Amino acid sequence: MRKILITGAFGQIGTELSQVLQELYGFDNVVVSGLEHSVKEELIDGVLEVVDVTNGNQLLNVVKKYQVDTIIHLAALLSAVGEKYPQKLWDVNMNGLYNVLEVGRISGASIFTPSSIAAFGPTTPADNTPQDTIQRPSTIYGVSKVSGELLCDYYFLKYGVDTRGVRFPGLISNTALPGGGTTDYAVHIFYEAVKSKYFECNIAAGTYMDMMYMPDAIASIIKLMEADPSKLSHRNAFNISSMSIEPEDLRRAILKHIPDFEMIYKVDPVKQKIAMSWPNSLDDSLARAEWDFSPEYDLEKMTADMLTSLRKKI
Ligand code: AKB
Repeated sequence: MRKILITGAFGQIGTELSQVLQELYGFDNVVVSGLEHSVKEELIDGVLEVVDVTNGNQLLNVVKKYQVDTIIHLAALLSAVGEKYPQKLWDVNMNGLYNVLEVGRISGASIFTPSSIAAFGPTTPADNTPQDTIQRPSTIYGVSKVSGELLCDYYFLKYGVDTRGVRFPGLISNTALPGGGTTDYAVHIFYEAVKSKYFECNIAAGTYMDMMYMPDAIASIIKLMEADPSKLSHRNAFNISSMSIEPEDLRRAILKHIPDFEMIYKVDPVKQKIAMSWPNSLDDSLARAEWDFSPEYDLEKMTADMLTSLRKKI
């Protein structure tokens, strides 16, 4: 990666990733882009472009202008909001990805696209979900993720576009809040624990999902994009995970730091149904073997770091 364009750079992943890439690759070598209304002041030190990924020409012009060699394509709607606006999700997630891939084909840029645990569904083996298995998701977000994985593989096989991706679990971060996801509860629980020591959890006790702390997610993007392509037997997309947890695991971990923390359940039926359709835990051995995926944070370490950072911030 030498000249990088990040789409959706002001979202949950992009906000933190942009800062890390600016530090590592140089401010002039990272083009931070997003919709006009999403722009965040703290990131505009670097090169900033307003880009709507549903506008292919706008995307191509920016890639040509900066001679971009790598596109990290993060602009997307998440699972729960997608069930409210399925047509909009398809437009942004699929037409946006198609435009990015076409720009990759024309310009030769490499492309990172995140897939998700949402690419699996109720008929997928739920425990230790294999890399290659049944993928029949029941959400529009999941359908877009499976279609995206296939489309990215197609562009690699047909046109030689260097497409790479991971299936992200729920991501937990203290910099930017997620919006419209099913795993968002695992972020909000920390904010509420610090703010009010009280949290209403919208996912039921006992619902296991994979999660990861944002520094590990960012390291995984960089590691995969810098990996020797001859070592990659798969491209789109690698299972990765740091922990398989349920709400009670988070409650217990927080209680060790905030003994009077209280949590009650107000389950959101839409989110719960989505969560139940996703795996409990992924088998990520292929990512570990092929490009040395090795997360640093487990539940205890992440909880301590989240609470320390949020106490300073809030
Ligand atoms: C969501 O909950 O929609 C996302 C995801 C797991 O892809 N965080």
